[in-house]
Amino acid sequence: MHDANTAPQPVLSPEVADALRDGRPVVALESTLLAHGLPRPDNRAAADDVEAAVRAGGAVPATIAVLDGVPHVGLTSAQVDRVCADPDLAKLGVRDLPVAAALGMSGATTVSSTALLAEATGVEVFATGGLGGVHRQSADTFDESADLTALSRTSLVVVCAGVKSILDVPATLERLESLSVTVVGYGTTTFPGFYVADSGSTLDWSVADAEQAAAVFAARRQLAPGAVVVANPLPADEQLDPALHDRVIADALAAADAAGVRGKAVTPFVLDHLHRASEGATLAVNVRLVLRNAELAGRIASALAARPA
Ligand code: PSU
Ligand code: MN
Repeated sequence: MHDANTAPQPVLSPEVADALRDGRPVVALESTLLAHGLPRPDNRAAADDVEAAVRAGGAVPATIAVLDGVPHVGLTSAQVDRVCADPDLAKLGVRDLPVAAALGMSGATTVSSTALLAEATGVEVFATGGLGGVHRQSADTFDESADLTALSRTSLVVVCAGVKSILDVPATLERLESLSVTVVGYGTTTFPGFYVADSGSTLDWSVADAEQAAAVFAARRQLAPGAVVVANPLPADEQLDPALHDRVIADALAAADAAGVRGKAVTPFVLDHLHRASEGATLAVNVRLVLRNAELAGRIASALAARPA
């Protein structure tokens, strides 16, 4: 039991603790995409594959979740089983962490809370699928992911395939600019569209390799708190068919609206609808892009660790 009067410190797995102590590269991984973004039981194999992709990039994976009120950075296999199997696991953004801690609850961490816990433990690189952002119709609903403000104050590299394409992508890029979050494309100035290679929006900057991404983060860290988003597109021959993409997304958003889904349930509902409406095509592409991001994050963490202090 933790002392109920203090926020519990994150518990590091022995492998993650050793790597951080020795200055070896570590990559944080979020658990919401496992628990709420991918269907059971496929999520369990994906969890192992994502960790293996980080290792292929040369770094130690640190999957993050809250178990019985305690944030864990680096999970045992049995802990990953718990995250992937529990249909009632909570989805925890930053604002939910104190409630989970005080009440001893368990939950999966989103981009916002994973980034916070990673930074708190000295992990500098984080891989995910797609960031949360400004939802379509946000002018009516005010629905904007807490991922955006979290990244404005959390210093780490976030490797993603853009923002989830169920969102208003241009509006999300505008908010990232307002919040002074650094955004670079990996090998491109085309902003990726998550399931598709091209979101239709462009970026001002790109980096050519992992070393340049590490150099941008090193410079950012000296300047001001805040994240460096590295947007890593799928190759065109691995993307979801763009026509299928546009059709199933329109259907999924209409279904969410018709079902009256609101708040933090919207993203899991829409992703689940897409996976079923596309007969698994969005699922396969979603897993693929997360694996590519994890591998690149491993290489960026390795490049950061190799920089002279
Ligand atoms: N990217 C994915 N799948 C996901 C998510 C991102 O490929 O499930 C999750 C992330 O955890 C992100 C969250 O932080 O969706 C955003 O949720 P919301 O839109 O409710 O803020
Ligand atoms: Mn939301």
